[in-house]
Amino acid sequence: MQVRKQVLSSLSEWKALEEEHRRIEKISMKEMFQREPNRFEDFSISLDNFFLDYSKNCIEEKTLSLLFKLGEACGLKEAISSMFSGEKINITEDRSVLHTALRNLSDRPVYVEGKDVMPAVRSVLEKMKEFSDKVRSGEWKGSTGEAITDIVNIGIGGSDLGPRMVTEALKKYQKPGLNCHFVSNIDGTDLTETLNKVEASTTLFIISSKTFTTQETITNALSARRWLINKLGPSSVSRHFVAISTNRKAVEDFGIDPANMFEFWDWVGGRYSLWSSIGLSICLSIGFENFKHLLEGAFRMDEHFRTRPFSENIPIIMGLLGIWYYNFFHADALAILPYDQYLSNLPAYLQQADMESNGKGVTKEGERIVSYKTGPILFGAAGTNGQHSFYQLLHQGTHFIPCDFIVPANSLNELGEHHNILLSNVIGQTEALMMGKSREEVISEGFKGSLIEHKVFEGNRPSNTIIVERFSPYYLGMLLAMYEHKIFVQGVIWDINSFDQMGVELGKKLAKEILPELKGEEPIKHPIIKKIIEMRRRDDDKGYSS
Ligand code: G6Q
Repeated sequence: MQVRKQVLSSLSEWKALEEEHRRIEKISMKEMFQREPNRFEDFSISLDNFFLDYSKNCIEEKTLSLLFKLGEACGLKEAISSMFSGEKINITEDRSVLHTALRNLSDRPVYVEGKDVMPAVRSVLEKMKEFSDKVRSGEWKGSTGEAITDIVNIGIGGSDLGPRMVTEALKKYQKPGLNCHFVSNIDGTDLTETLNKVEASTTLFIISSKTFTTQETITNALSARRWLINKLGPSSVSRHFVAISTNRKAVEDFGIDPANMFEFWDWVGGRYSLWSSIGLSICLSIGFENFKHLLEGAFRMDEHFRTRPFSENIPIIMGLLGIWYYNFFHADALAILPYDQYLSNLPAYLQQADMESNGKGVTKEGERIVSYKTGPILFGAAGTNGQHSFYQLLHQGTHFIPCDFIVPANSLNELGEHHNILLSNVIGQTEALMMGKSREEVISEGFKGSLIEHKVFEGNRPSNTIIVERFSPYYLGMLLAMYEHKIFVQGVIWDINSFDQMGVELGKKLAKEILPELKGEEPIKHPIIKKIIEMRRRDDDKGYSS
């Protein structure tokens, strides 16, 4: 691992960007477009039919070259090769970070501690293929001899959000008659409502947990097993439960046949794991060939990221633009705006990918970060729905929020003029954010008095527009890998470890200590628990509890 010798904000490249910010602040994007007739061509990149338009950003050529210099000064090139070559860049957990090996469709070996991991990766993929083919063809039978019609993935965080988002995004490619459900929450409602929708004899549970110790997942899995045994008896478990984990012993202890366990490895981070056997629900839903296309798209983006110079590199440009806004314009947030109903879970998925990776306040060397900000607050919703809710704040609020608009050129559900209307809204929104509407324009429309100010749009609000040919498995793979690498780029610049998540521990530990108080096993120390118990009694009195 490279040791950063100087605090980021004291680098001369950083200071040059502060200077550049003072210069750029005085120029509007509207003026930039007037001055530079080729701005659209100059600030856009294609990779196959994946297209990024970043012309509507507060940048000029000089800005980009200064951002590239910052990337160089921060050792970005070296960091990329360290990740791909299996160096233990997750220093706090002493692990390699190799989600890229899961989609390495080349013959290149990838070494972890001197051992090529590719044969194991290929063998798990083969096992996923065999199993998913059997379930999809009806060859795999439940304990009563019936074929599987419903898959219930039980997992949380990284073992839930990726497969949940991808199966929804690729619903159009789903096998009819095989439904996928996702249970993550410890709230009993999640499992109960799901079990109400399925028949035990035709349901397959996938228990997805890297550690196989996660409280929510194990509690849900035990309740699901009880439900199954009540309906079909104890011998049914082996035909209705499979596990995905790195922890063979815990899977066996749970009572799942190791033959029905799909392995993955500690060098796959939870939030980067949809490409591993954690993607089994995806594979079952869309078939192995389509799952492979997803990997192919991601591999295409990996190769692009690994080999292209900074100035032609989509994830690097996206990452550095984020740095430009969060650190120099002091933006706090990023809006993810997919104009595709199938991608409605993308903001939630990227929320974890980005905020759990880069929501850190300590450098790799263990110094508290005080002079610059790290990861943004990420939010979003599928367009055009968001336009009728939070876009008001994007256009006229006091926050400065860069936006990513994501849209396919072709709809998977052509319906009259719907897709043209959708596309026109994307372009309209990005133009409105960028151009705004001046006081003069408002007055020329006949508005008077205090109303004028309310009608003004300041404009100069940046956005990227990503257009893909259509949301096929291949292009979805490219999009997701692009965001993974963009997040990596930012982590490198900020000198943080993007691959641990220690911030989730404390609350979990306290919850475990508090539980016995709620169960009446220990004296109550928390006044709020006294209040809850009092309220439970009142609820009982009124007979609401049934
Ligand atoms: C992701 C995190 C976290 C993890 C869940 C589930 O990067 O590590 O979201 O995926 O806590 O963990 P298990 O897969 O071990 O149950």
